[in-house]
Amino acid sequence: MTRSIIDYTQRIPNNVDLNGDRTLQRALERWQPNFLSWWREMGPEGSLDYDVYLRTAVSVETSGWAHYDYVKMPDYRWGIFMRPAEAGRTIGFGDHKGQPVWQDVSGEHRSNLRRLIVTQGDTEPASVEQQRHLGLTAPSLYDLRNLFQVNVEEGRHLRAMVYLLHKHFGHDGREEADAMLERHSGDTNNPRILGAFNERTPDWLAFFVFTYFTDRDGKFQLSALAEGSFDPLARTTRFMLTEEAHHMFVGESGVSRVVQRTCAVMKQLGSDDPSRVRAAEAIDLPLLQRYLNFHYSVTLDLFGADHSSNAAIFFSTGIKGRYEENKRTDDHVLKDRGYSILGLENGELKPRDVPMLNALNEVLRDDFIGDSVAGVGRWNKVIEKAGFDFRLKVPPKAFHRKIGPLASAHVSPGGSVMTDSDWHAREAEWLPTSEDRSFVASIMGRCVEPGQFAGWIAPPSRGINNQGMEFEYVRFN
Ligand code: BYC
Ligand code: FE
Ligand code: FE
Repeated sequence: MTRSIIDYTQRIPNNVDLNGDRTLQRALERWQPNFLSWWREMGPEGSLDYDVYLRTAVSVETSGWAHYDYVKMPDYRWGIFMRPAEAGRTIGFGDHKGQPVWQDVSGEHRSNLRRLIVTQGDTEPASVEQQRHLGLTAPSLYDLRNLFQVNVEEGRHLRAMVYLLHKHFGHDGREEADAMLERHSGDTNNPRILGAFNERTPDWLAFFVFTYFTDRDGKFQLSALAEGSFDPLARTTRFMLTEEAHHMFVGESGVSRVVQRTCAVMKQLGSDDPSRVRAAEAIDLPLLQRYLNFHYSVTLDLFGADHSSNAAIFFSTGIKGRYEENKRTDDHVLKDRGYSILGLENGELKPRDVPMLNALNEVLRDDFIGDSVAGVGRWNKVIEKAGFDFRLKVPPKAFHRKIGPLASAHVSPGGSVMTDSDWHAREAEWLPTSEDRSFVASIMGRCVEPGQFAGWIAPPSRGINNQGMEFEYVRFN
């Protein structure tokens, strides 16, 4: 039978033998046009005709996943890739430790795996929706290109999860794949699944802090899934991690360039007075600290409840491990181990021991905290080198939480538990105020002449793929 339908599988670079699976092809042929209309409506605003200097993964080999060229984003080739299978790979943890990994989903694990894949997949288009207006206020062509690179890769991450749903979850999987395009960030009737993905990313400072912290949740969650017993998910998330590194780089270097610029302005002024820094159209460090407090705390919530029977089940059944599970030297079963979590007792924060299996969300959150702090230290080096005393700090983990028992307390950045009224009286010192946000918005005009950078951010130390600063990273048509 001849079919007059575009053969999408030819256009989708992949190493999963898309051509050999007719059912899958039909599912994708149905989903793909919906994805493209979602991209047109909810993706980067006003960008459909731009030629963007993008990296496209065309294979999983090192030479193949860094192919650069000008592309219009709707024509981006959202490939479907898995890291090559490891022969004889066995499950590394939990009750099935030592058994061969699964190539398919058995009935017993179906609903938990589906839930994890759907939750992971949902964050990807959510972030594209959150970032869709940022192109209008880009500080440079270089930054605009990086935003679009992050956006297309999040689109690819969605496609990767949709592939798994179509391939392994039948009718339910197809429904879940459709629903990924129906929930929307911040939509009151049909929001995205996790809290942080319904918050706004209204400006570039928020974007950099988000990609530093929230994409780092991606790193930790993907790493935990990459340890898992369902091999297609493990191999898929392993490849996604190569892209995540770039997203976190955009965040870390973005914040670092803001700090550099602010320090230069403070030196010029001979003052670190926030009002004078603002008058010079740079971002004062206390404001940056409030943005950091917000995105950090909202991201901590993404790790789930500190005491979670779901987490215990995910681990014991082998579907979600710990970060770098195979580098740990314990028994990888964890039945008799405890872990200290922070609780509230008579209005005070007190550590208490719980079975580690139930505390695995907290274990991952603690690993994330360690990793986050390192980059904050690098930003502080920039401030120190410039000769200023201000230091950025991540707040304590009980600060501004919405998930888990800590959500019932108000905790200051200094770590004290506060009354409702004290908290409300001081909240504006610690979280971005509407004044902060409108100030930030007021200095972020569009700056897109080749080689030019907005006044609130320093240029990067090098360009993309050895291109210079003057390079036309985006061409407007
Ligand atoms: N917001 O037992 P718990 C990324 C719910 S980021 C709202 O702890 P669980 C990216 C929870 O659903 C990586 N609700 O749950 C970054 C449950 O509800 P029900 C994303 C929340 O399932 C930047 C209840 O609270 N990947 O890739 O063990 C740009 C009890 O909680 C939240 C993943 O998350 C929240 N924050 O843990 C682009 C990996 N937290 O069922 C992309 C997959 C919890 O009682 N997901 N709840 O009604 C998971 O591993 C788990 O689902 C979670 C939650 C760790 C998220
Ligand atoms: Fe992603
Ligand atoms: Fe990401």
